[in-house]
Amino acid sequence: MRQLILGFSLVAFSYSVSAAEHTVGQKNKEFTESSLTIKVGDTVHFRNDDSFFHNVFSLSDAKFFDLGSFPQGESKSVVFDQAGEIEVECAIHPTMKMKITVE
Ligand SMILES: [Cu+2]
Repeated sequence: MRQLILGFSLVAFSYSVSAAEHTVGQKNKEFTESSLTIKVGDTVHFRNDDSFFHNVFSLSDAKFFDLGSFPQGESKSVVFDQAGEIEVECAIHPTMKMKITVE
């Protein structure tokens, strides 16, 4: 039992050390990255760099979310905890799309 707990805490430790942070802007009605490859456990910050509202959402199985609408200068974050391909969109501007690959 003690070995099990020790092993688990080691896994949790290496997981938190390897997790990275990424930032994707929303500028001129486009995501600043058209595609992004990250690792399981990484965080992506979506930041609105335009003077009007943007939204961020995904209907993908690997990560389903809706961050709502937010104004210039604000950012919202998502932790990607499952491997897969995620299509990220803006509900306000249907042409805004990007792809995140979680490995
Ligand atoms: Cu938008």
